[in-house]
Amino acid sequence: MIGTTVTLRVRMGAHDAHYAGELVDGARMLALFGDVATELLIRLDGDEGLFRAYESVEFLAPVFSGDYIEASAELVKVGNTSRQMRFEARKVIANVRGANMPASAADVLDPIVVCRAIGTCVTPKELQRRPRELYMPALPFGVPEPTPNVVVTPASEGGPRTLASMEKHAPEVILTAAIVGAEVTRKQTPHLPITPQEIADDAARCREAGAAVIHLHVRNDDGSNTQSKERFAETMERIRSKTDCVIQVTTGGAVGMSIDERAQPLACKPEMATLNCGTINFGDDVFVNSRPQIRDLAGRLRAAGAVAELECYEVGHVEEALRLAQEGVIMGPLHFQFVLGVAGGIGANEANVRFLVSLVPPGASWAVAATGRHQQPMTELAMRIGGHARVGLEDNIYLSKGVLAEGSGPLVARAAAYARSIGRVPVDPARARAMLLAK
Ligand code: KMH
Ligand code: ZN
Repeated sequence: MIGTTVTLRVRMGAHDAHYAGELVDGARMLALFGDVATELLIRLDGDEGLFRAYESVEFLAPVFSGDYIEASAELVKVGNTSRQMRFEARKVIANVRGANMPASAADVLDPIVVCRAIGTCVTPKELQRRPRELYMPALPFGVPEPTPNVVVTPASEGGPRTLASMEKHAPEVILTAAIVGAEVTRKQTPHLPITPQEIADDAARCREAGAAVIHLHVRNDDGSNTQSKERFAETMERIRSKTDCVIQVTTGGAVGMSIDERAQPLACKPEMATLNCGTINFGDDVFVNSRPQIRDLAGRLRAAGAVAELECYEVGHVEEALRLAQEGVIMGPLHFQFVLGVAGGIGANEANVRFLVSLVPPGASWAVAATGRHQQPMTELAMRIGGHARVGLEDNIYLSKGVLAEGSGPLVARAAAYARSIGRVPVDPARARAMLLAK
């Protein structure tokens, strides 16, 4: 029964629009979750049961009148009376709202997740009417199951169909911890590791939590940025004395650094290093990676024996990376990191991720990193659709709204737990080496 999924699809009407711009109230999604939960309970217990509590609810994208919403409930845990379910609502059709478009124009979408939740229902013991066959006699031969707007896939037919398994993907996932970065300060969070020992300790905690790769920046003792090879060497040594993680050094460094400065960590012969694939506005600054500079750095990575992770902050950066491969400046297999939500770069949303992924050639791997509040939903999306994920203080300092993450470990732990909950397996560093570094 675990894994049984109930899905229904409904169109949001004009009467569902509650806010300006025909925006539908988020509570409408919860009403749909109530309906799919109730159907699951009826199928399980022969009783409508009761919704007791939501453990989490995330509203991820707006819903408008005219949208077709597909809502699913998946049974994830069954107790004596409690039934825990995972819910997802996806927008599958939407009207095209454009100045010169007829009001009736509509598109079929790659599903966009608009709301996700986990909740628990109860069916009191005395109301449970199992076994199911006793109260749901089989239909006479030849009579089709009535399925007006409901799709049900029992777990017993060809294995459980889970929300996660609706999209095919390899089970292994590489979690990267970006634990320092160049922009975050101690003023913003007291949990930012700065000294080589603090960085090594945090790396070890991230490994413990499920990370296989450490994306590494280093700092001077006063917290300022440095690409000093001595500082990298000391930090890498300390990390290696505590963990076996793949160390991926930054060659992006901080905005304003020269290429020579940025390339210094390559002297430490890292297994992996970043290669930033284009110039972007980076907040109010400009992160400069001219085409000759990218090729220069790529050559330096090659000479150091470091495998490149291709940092892409824009669609054109992916195309540039593909050009580098065509030119033979970088070697396959290619590893893309899509960095979403930098002010001035590509936005953090599902449609963008799916488009970026559509550009990834066969045999290449890809991951998502996203800034701030986008980190959790975007990395979870990546894991659901077959990518890898990067989390950590470099990109986001909060565990939840207003709650600082106490280092990157808790962010990694949450990503690892999510990965497991959808059937993906965070790999250890040895496996990550085989997946990323094998020539
Ligand atoms: N600090 C950013 C300007 C990288 O590590 O390669 C660049 C960055 C990318 O963090
Ligand atoms: Zn970085």
